[in-house]
Formats: sequence, C-alpha cells, structure tokens
Amino acid sequence: MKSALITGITGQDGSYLAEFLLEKGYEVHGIKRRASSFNTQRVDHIYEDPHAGSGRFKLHYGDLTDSSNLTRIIQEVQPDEVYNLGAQSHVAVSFESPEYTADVDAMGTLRLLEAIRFLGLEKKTRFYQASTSELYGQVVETPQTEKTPFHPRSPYAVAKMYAYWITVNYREAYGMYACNGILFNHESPRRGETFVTRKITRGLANIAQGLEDCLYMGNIDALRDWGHAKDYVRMQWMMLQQDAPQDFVIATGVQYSVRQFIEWSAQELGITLEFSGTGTEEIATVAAIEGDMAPALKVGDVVMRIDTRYFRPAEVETLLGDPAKAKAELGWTPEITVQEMCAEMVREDLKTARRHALLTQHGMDVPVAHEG
Ligand code: NDP
Ligand code: GDR
Repeated sequence: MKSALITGITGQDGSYLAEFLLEKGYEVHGIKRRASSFNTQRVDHIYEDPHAGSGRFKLHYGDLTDSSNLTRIIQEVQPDEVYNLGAQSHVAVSFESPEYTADVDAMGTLRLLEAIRFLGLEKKTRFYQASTSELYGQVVETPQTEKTPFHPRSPYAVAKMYAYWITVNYREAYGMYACNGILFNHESPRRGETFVTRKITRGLANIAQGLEDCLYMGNIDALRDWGHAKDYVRMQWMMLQQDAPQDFVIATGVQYSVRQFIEWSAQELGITLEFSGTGTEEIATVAAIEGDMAPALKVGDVVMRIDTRYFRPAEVETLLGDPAKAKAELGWTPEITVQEMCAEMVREDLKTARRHALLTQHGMDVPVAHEG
C-alpha cells in the first residue's frame, strides 16, 4: 500500500486530495495545526475512529514552522509521496503578516525538503509543491506557460517563489523527484470564506435570505482563470506518477472578471443585477427577481458596493493560464466549467443560508462573519 503525507490537509485542496488518494487505495497521513477550536470540518467525513481499528486515514499534529516536528512525522510515516499544500494562502493577508507568510510558505517548504534529505528518503519520497499563478504577478505575456518569467506582487507570491525554486533546486542538486504544480485559482463549495468566489456566493446567498444587507468588494475588474479544486487535485497526483519529475501549469485557459462571477452567482439565485457608477462608486442593484430563492430582496435594492479596504497594495490584475503541456503530456483536461462550479457553490451556500434564516426566525442568534 502506498502512503502519502499531506500538509494543509484541513484546507480546501487537502480535503479533496485526501478523498482522492483514499479512493486510490493509499494510506493517507495529514498534518493538522493545533487550534483552540475544531479545524477539521473539511475532513471530518473521512475521519476514522482510531479505537475502531487500523484505518487508512491518520492525522498528526504539526506545523510548517517546526522542523523537528516535520522530521519526526516524516520519519514515522516514511511516505512514498509528500504533497506540500499547507500555507498562509491569502494574498491580502500576506501584506499584513509578511514575515509569518515567508516562514510558513517559503521556509516551510525548505524544512520539508531538508527533512526528506536528512532522513535519507530523497530517492524514495516524491514531493509535490503547491506553486501558484501568483508567481506571474505583473504578467509579461498572455497566456502564461511554464516558461513565462515570474514577477511576484505580494509577500505571499515572493514566499511561493522561494518555494518554487528550492523545489527545483533539490531536484537538480539531489536528484529528488520533486515538482511544482503552477496552479491557477481553483474553487469549490469548500473554498475558504474570504477568497473572492466564496465571499460572493456566500454573501449573496445570505443577502437573499435576509442575513446580510450588502456585499462589500475590492477590485471587481480583476480577471482570473478559475477552475474546480476537484479537477486540480487529480492533476497533483498525476504529476507524481510520471517517469521523471517536471513542473506543470494547471489552468482552464479561460478568464473572467470578478464582476462576471458576481453576475453568475446572482443569476443562480434568480436575481438579475444592474451595475452602475464607476470606480469606487460602482454599485450593483437588483433589476429583476425570479423564483423564491431571494425572499428578502426587492427590485431596486443595492446588493454590492465597493470598499477600498479590500484593495491590495499591489494588485494582480489579470491571470490566464495555458494548460497545453498538462494536456499533451499527462492527458489532463478539466471536467467542470467555471459556470457549473459557481452554480454548485451558490446551491451549497444557499442551503446553509436557508438553515440560518430558519433558526433566526425561531429566535436563535446565528452570527454571520463578514470579513473577506
Ligand atoms: P487553504 O487556505 O484552504 O488551506 C491551507 C492549509 O494550510 C490549511 O490546512 C491550513 O490549516 C494549513 N496551514 C496554514 N498555516 C500552516 C502552518 N503554519 N503549518 C501547517 N499548516 C498550515 O488553501 P487551498 O487548499 O486553497 O490551497 C492549497 C495550497 O495551494 C496552498 O499552498 C495555496 O497557497 C496553494 N494554491 C492554491 C490555489 C487556489 O486557488 N486554491 C492556487 C494556487 C496555489 P488550517 O486549516 O489550520 O488553517
Ligand atoms: P487570489 O484570490 O488573490 O487570486 O489568490 P482571491 O480570491 O483572494 O482574489 C481574486 C481577485 O479578486 C479580487 N477581489 C477580492 N478578493 C477578495 N479576497 N476579497 C474581495 O472582497 C475582493 N474584491 C476583489 C482580488 O483583488 C483578486 O484580484 C488565490 C489564493 O488561493 C492563493 O493562495 C493562490 O495562490 C491564488 O489564488 C492562485
């Protein structure tokens, strides 16, 4: 039985990858952080009670800032594959916590690679690094390929650039099977609530049910190449099954604006929006409503405004990936379109919003977090 160790198993990708590897028959180990409240909601459904026998899913306490802990876990697990998905992954937050972001995202990657080498596992353990389209930042060519030069635009992207190159370096210096997946944005109903797509689907579902009044957004002109996380974790595994390690761009090859994503999400709720005004004065107003999914709204309500607090000190305006290499060499193509994904996210968030609205109607206090 093959074994895999996943850092960031409690995150969006980690949870889908764990499911995928368990289906493939792997023994799956994951690193979870100690937190003051439960942080395993995304993997609770695959958790196996250790008292019930020897399961194939195991969680270990750990942190990417703690090398002795990482070394001990890797020594214990002796993994065939390590997927380094753990990160302070929020670009805007990295401007607030640049040093911590560097420690986790850059040094954390080095700590893992060093642990593998130190334990003499460099010929056994294959290593996947969660690299990112944020590396391209201020893009110099469109679409972006594996050969497009990098120009990172945030402490997050600069940290991930170190992680990218140290992964390449350990491959070249020590012959490790180590590779980078340069992944463009990918989302799902499990996406963190403060990333833009989930902020929109959750926010609009809450507004439709009367739990929130308005969505406050940053730069809605930003263009992104959005795919579904389920499609992207499949590709992460495929990258570690080749004869030789290589880096790949994973993207859909299609880009849309944040504004367009807001429109789709509203349409999924039966709401037609009208955008008016420009720059920081832009607003979105309800122009028409169909069906019964937005009982709290009426025509003329303003459901989106711009709040400059969500602008970033340096913005990545446009990203569009070229997945030609992944298609040609690995036969990978994404199966879920961005419109299907948006609809799935809205449906899931609407279910939760309806439950919360019902509880509120019955006098229960359900706090709604607004940050994003
Ligand atoms: P999430 O933010 O959903 O998950 C991040 C994970 O990292 C969580 O499990 C989190 O734990 C864990 N983590 C955070 N800090 C530490 C730490 N100090 N030590 C150990 N673990 C830590 O990210 P995604 O699943 O969306 O992304 C997975 C990876 O892919 C990340 O590295 C991200 O930067 C990268 N990436 C993501 C893209 C995307 O569009 N989703 C695109 C390109 C790259 P906890 O649950 O406790 O917070
Ligand atoms: P990104 O994702 O920065 O691309 O990083 P995010 O969803 O946060 O932002 C995408 C774009 O939307 C704009 N935007 C807003 N973003 C947020 N979060 N909140 C807002 O209110 C808002 N309004 C507009 C942003 O400015 C940006 O242009 C994600 C993360 O998953 C990274 O870890 C990963 O590496 C990259 O995708 C690829």
